[in-house]
Amino acid sequence: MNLRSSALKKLVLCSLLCCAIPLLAAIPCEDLAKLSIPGATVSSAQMIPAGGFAAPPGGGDVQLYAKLPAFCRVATTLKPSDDSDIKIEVWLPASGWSGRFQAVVQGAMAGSIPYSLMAPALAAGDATAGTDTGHQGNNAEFMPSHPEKLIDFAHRAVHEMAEKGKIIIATHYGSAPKRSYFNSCSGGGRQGLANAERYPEDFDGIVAGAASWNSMRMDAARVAVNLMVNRTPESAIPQAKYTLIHRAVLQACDALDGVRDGVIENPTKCRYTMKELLCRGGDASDCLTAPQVESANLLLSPLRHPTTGAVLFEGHLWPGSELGWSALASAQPLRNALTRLANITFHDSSWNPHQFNIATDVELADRVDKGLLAAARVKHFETPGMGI
Ligand SMILES: [Ca+2]
Repeated sequence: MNLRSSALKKLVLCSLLCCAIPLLAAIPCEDLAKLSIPGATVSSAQMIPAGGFAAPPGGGDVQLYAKLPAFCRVATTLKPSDDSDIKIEVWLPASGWSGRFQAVVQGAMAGSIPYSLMAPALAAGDATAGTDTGHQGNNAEFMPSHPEKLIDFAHRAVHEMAEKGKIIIATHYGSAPKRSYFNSCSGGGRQGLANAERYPEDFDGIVAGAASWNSMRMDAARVAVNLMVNRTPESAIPQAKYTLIHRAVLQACDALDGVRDGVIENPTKCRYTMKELLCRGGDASDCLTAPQVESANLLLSPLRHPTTGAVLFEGHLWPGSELGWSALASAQPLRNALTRLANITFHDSSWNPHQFNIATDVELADRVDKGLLAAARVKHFETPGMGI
């Protein structure tokens, strides 16, 4: 055993057992490939010269990477369960490290290393890590036969990334990050909340943007609303009419916040009645038919049980959102909602959304994942000096 590998092992042991600071001497980039971390396999560690990173196809704007400074790129596979296959990358600035650690993931179903999110973190001087969350591809097709991978996607991959990322950072620089942050949106925002709920020691701060915090119930509601809006050929709202509706809503509610600027600052105060757009004669481009009025109201209302009237999901669209209605109201339900319901709720990748029963399947979707994709009970993170 040479001196360097001996020091490396002591350092890793120290990192694992106590995260004590100061650590031993810093370890050069290429030597990180020899790093031994329980439950992890470092597959590569290499210096990337300034502007030298080539993202894979679909990995984002090449200009984003052309401006990056030199960094150490470490690729690692994590295996917290026998069926886990979590890929992470850790990028370490070659100089000018801020002392911060910023971890990121993609939104939706993730399924790829989030290079385009790691790049700005690195450019800010942070050591950064990103993960595919344990499966390949932005869909839920890895289910139903891989329940451990669902746990990885739900919360474990981010925790593992935080834990192993800190070890790699501390090993390379010889000191642990001064502060660690998580910064992601949508599905990534949900993972941020899940992390705060389950592993409050991982990060000093979490940016959980646009968090889909109650994912499966939300997906069910999205499919339900789509089916209701498309209940007949006449009830679907042509996309060309979204602008008509938006202008009418703005006319009624824009000035409620004191400024007519095209923004409804508090949409909960807007009480626009779609009936005002009802066609006086037949269907026309400047009005809504009665079924279209009903559909527009459905889009802006909580989802209710078809017979009891109980609220199944609070509305997720507000007045002012009309230009984006195609996400929920187009001919097909939202792809993210479909892939999760098909594979996680019904365990059938060829599931037909027209089989969806609003009276029973919203509750079913909420129940089948056993709360894995809901993150509603963040409380452990509420300690002094920590924020979310
Ligand atoms: Ca306004």
